[in-house]
Amino acid sequence: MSELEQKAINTIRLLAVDAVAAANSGHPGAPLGMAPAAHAVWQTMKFNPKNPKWINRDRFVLSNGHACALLYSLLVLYGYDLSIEDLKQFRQLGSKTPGHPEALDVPGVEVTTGPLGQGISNAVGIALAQKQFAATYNKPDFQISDSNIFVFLGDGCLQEGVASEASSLAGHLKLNNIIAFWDDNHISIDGNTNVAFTEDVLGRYKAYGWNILEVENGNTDVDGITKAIEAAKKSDLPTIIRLPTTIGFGSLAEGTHGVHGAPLKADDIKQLKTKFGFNPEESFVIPKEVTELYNKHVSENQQVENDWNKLFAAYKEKYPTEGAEVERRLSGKLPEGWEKSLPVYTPNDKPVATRKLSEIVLSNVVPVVPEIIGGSADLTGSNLTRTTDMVDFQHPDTKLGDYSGRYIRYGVREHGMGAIMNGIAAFGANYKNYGGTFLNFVSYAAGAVRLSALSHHPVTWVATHDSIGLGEDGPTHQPIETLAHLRAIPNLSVWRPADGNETSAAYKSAIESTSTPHVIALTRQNLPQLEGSSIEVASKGGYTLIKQDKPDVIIAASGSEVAIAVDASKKLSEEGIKANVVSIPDFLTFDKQDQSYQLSVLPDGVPILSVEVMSTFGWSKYSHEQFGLNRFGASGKGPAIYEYFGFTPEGVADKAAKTVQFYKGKDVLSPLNKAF
Ligand SMILES: Cc1ncc(C[n+]2csc(CCOP(=O)(O)OP(=O)(O)O)c2C)c(N)n1
Ligand SMILES: *[C@@H]1O[C@H](CO)[C@@H](O)[C@H](O)[C@H]1NC(C)=O
Ligand SMILES: CC(=O)N[C@H]1CO[C@H](CO)[C@@H](O)[C@@H]1O
Ligand SMILES: CC(=O)N[C@H]1CO[C@H](CO)[C@@H](O)[C@@H]1O
Ligand SMILES: [Mg+2]
Repeated sequence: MSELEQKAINTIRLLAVDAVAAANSGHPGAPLGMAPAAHAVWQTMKFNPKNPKWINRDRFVLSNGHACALLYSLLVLYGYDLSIEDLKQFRQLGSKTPGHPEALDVPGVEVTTGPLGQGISNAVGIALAQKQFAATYNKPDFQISDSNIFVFLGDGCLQEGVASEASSLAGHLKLNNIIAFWDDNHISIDGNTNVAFTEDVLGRYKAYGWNILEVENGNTDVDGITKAIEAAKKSDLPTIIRLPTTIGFGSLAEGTHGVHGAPLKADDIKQLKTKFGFNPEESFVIPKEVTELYNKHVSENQQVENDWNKLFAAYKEKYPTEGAEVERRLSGKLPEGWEKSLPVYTPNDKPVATRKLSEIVLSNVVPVVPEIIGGSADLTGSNLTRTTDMVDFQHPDTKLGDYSGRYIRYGVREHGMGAIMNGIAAFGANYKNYGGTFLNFVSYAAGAVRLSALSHHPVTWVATHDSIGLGEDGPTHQPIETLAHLRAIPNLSVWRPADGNETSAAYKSAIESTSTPHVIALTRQNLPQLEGSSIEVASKGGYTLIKQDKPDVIIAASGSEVAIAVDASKKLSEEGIKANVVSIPDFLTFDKQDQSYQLSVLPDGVPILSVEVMSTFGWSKYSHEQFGLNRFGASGKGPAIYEYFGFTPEGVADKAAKTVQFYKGKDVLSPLNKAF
C-alpha cells in the first residue's frame, strides 16, 4: 500500500469520525475498521457519481448500515451529489445524511439498510436481477450487463435469519456476481461475540455453496483485499471474504464495544488525528492529493461508461428489437397497450377463486410485459403463480432452467424472498417482480415489507389463502391481524379484490406502480362475478356497488365478503331496509381520492357497517359499526367456518338491521368527515 493510499484511508476514517462527533451520535467503530476495504473495493468498482443510476455500474451495499458514516464519506470523496456540508449535518433533521443509509435521500446509496440482514439479502436480489437481465439481453459479442455486487456485512447481519435464507438461495443459484466482505471484528453491541456467536461462519457459507476467501489483516492489508477481489471475480460461486478487522481501529478504545455506537471522546479524536498524520485541531479535512486520487478513478470510470454507451449504441444497431426493449425499460415505460391484456368478466361468468383469477392475469400479462418476473415460496401449486410457459430461473448446469428464466423458486424462505424482491426492484431496468405465499406468511417477511414501502420498491406480494375461508388448515394458517398490520404500513397498497374485474384492477395498480409496493390478498374459495364491478371503478380503491335511493344503511366490505353483503342487501330489501353495498378493495387507493368522491361513497346521514372476516382494527375510519373476527379462526371446512362465525347473508343482514335500529333518529356523520 502506498503512502497516498494510506492517507486516503485515514481521510475516510477521520471524515466518519468527525461526522459522528458533529452529530454527537452514530457509529464510528465499523468505519474505522472497514475503511481499508472500502478504499480497495471502491477503487476497483465501476460507477459514475454524476450518473448514479447507470445500469451497468457495480453496486455497493452496506448491509451493516449503522456504519453509514463510512459510506457517506466515500460518496463525498468520489464527488456524488453529497458535500462536506451534508456530512457536517449528519443525522440532523432534513439533512441528506440520515441516521442509516436511505436510498431515496442519498444519491449513491443503492438500498436502504440498517435493519441487519436486509442488505446482504437485497444484494442477492440485485445479483439475481443482474443475471436475469444479462441472460435476457447480452449477446456473445455484446456484454451489455456484467456488473458485480459488493457487500459489507457485520456479525449482526450474519446472525439474522433473513441473511441465511437469502445466502442459501444465492449459493444454490450460483450468483457469482456477489462479493461480500464479513467484518470479522468479534464485537457487537453486547461486547465480544463469544457470548452468542461462535459458529463456523465460513463453514456455513461453504455449505451454502459459496466461495470462501480470507484476508489476513483487514486493518492494513489493502493489497490482500485487492487480490481477494480479483480472485472472487474469477469464481463460479458467490464469494464471502473474511476480513479480520479491529473495531474502532486507532482509537484508544479500539477492539471494544465502546466504539460500536458512541462518538469518540474529544481527546481520543485528537490522538487519532495525530497518529494518522492529520492536524488534531482541524476537522472534515480532505487533503488535495486524496481528492486527486479519487478524481482519477472517476475519470477512468468516465471512459468505462463512455465505452459502454458506444457498445450499447452498436447493440441497438445490430439488435434493434432487444435494443428498443432495453431502452424502453430503462426509461421506465411499460409496453404500449399492455393493459389491454388484463382480463374482464361478465356477471354471467362462473364463480372463480381470486387466486385463480390472479393466475389468469399473470398468464395474460407475463408474455406481454418482459419486465415481470416472479416466484413463490414453495407454494407454486397453491398460489398459482407460475404460468405454464414460464421457465425457471436456475443456473443452466442444473438443467432445471436457465438465467433468462422468469420464475424464481424461492424455497420456503418468505423473509428472504421479501428482501430479494426489494433487491430485484433496486437493480433498475423497471423490473416488476412478485412473490407468492399465503397471506398469513407475509408476516414472516414483515421486516422486508416495511422496507419496500420506505424505499418505494414497487414489488408485489401474491398473498393467497387470505382468510378463514381457506378452511381445514385452521387457525395457524388463517390470517386475522395481517391486513390490519399491512394497512398500517405507510405507502403500502393492500388489495383484497372481490371478483375478476377487481383482481385485474389490483394487478393494473401493481404493475403500473413505480413507487408503491402491493400486497394482493386472494381467496382460496370461489367468488361470483359482481354485477357493477369494473377495472375502472375498482381503480378508485372503493366504490358503490349497489346504490339505492335514500339508503337506510351502507354495508362496506372487501374481497370475499362483498358478495355476502350483496346477498344480505337483497334479504334486507325483503324486510323493507334499503342497504347500499360498497366494495373497498384497497384502503390506500381509496384514501388518495378527493374527499367529495369519498363522501359520495360513504356520505353523511347513513350509518355504515363494515364486514370483513378478520380483525376489525382499522375499519372505524370508514364505518360506525364493525363486523369482523377479533379472535383466531377455526379448523374445519371453509363454508362451515363462515357459517359458524355468522358471515352469511342472514348474519350480515342481522347486523345491518341492528345498525339501522341503533342509529335511527340520531345525527350520523360520515367517519370521513373529521376536524383535520
Ligand atoms: C434487525 C436489527 N436488530 C437489531 C439492530 C440493532 N443493532 C444495530 S448494530 C447491532 C450490532 C451489530 O453488530 P456488528 O454487525 O458486529 O457491528 P459492529 O459492532 O461490528 O460494527 C445491533 C444489534 C438492528 N440494527 N437491526
Ligand atoms: C367487468 O368490467 C367490464 C368492463 O368494464 C364490464 O363490461 C363487465 O360487466 C364487468 N363485469 C362485471 C361482473 O361486472
Ligand atoms: C391447483 C392446486 O395445486 N391447488 C392446491 C392448492 O393448495 C391446496 C392446499 O393448500 C391444495 O389442496 C390444492 O390442491
Ligand atoms: C409515494 C407515496 O405514496 N408517498 C406517500 C407516502 O406516505 C406519506 C404519508 O402518508 C405521503 O405524504 C406520501 O405522499
Ligand atoms: Mg462486529
